[in-house]
Amino acid sequence: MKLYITETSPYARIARVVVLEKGLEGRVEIASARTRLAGSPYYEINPSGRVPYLMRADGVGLEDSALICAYLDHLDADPAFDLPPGNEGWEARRLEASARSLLDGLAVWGRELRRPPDERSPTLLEHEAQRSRRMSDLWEREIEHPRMRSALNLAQITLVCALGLEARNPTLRWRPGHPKLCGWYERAATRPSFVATAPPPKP
Ligand SMILES: N[C@@H](CCC(=O)N[C@@H](CS)C(=O)NCC(=O)O)C(=O)O
Repeated sequence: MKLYITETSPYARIARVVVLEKGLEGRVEIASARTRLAGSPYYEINPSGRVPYLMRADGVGLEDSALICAYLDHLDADPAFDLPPGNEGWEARRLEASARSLLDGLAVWGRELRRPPDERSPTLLEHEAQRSRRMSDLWEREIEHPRMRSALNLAQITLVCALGLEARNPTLRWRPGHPKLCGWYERAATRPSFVATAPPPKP
């Protein structure tokens, strides 16, 4: 199997963390994709041009980090990231959705920052900066939730990959005023699967 990624994509990072956490390094080859490039050969493999993308051994390709993570997690028929039943499961989904909501906003912000300065929308930049502030406030409260302190799960992985975007976006400052979130992140980010997949700092 081949997992197409870019080193800077937080969505690809989520899938890469699951590969490591599940010990799948021997079964899943990591391949670098050229995204955002007119005529990229990668578009022949994945027409959407997005990463992550998992090319299965049977030649079927899967798009979307959530689907890829679920597929990888079930390969050994001993899933680690399935949701618990009942109310706990709804709590897990709620937290996962909030982490993804923060990540989606930061991804839009990062995309805008990659455009030439005179093509950037100040309105969009401000909108995403404000959203990130509100979401960091929310996470300063939610980080006490037992699910964020329990065994590794997809809400935790998604949140680490979102907050880790500070390495790519120097204008993202989620730390000030959020001591509990800082403490949680400092501990969580030392996990080997996060260290191994950390995005390179912006040059
Ligand atoms: N919902 C998708 C989002 C994937 C996504 O937006 N990936 C970005 C990188 S962070 C991408 O590949 N962008 C390339 C492009 O838009 O052409 C997922 O969870 O996998």
